[in-house]
Amino acid sequence: MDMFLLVVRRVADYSDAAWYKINLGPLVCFEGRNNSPGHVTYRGSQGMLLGALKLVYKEGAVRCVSDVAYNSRWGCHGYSSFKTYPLNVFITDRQNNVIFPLPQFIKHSAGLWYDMPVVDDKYSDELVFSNFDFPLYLQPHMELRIWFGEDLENWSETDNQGRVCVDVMGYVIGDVGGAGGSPGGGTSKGQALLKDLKASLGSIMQKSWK
Ligand SMILES: [Ca+2]
Ligand SMILES: [Ca+2]
Repeated sequence: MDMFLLVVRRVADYSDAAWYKINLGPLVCFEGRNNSPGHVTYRGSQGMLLGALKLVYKEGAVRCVSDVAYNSRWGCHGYSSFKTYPLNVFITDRQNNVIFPLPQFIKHSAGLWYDMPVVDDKYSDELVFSNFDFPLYLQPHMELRIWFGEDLENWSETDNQGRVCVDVMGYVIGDVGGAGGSPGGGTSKGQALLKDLKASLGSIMQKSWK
């Protein structure tokens, strides 16, 4: 079969199944202060390579000051200091090492405020982070944390208020360490092709954003 058609067919096969919900139990909720990230532990039995993570908004609101006028899903809506970099939600590991966003998006390092193309801090249903150049290896029992950035950095956090709850989803490139049985599983040949394609798309997209 023509290689291009094979790749296209593979992408089509994966288009519905590639997003895997990591929090199988309750929603993951974070607050704006007092070291209150949301926690989620991967319960699968097999490691997975993830090219992207996304947070899907479910409920609640958070803000960087006490006034509810600044209620937001992902930041502090309309607050003048952060209007050009309105996002403040982070994904870390259990040692609080930042996984997403990638460093190039962060514009206000003291409070960890950042921006991403198209995303609106108040109205976007999803916050999508991708890094196909360096996929995340999600191993069994690994914990991810969802933080409000000011709380993570202990910067201007005491006036923060609110709580936001999300689902945490991983975009599965392939499973690791066995044959089949895990989310997104498939033939290794197909996965290798898909991974190559995604790596190319990822680098093209990153270049076009600069
Ligand atoms: Ca604050
Ligand atoms: Ca804190």
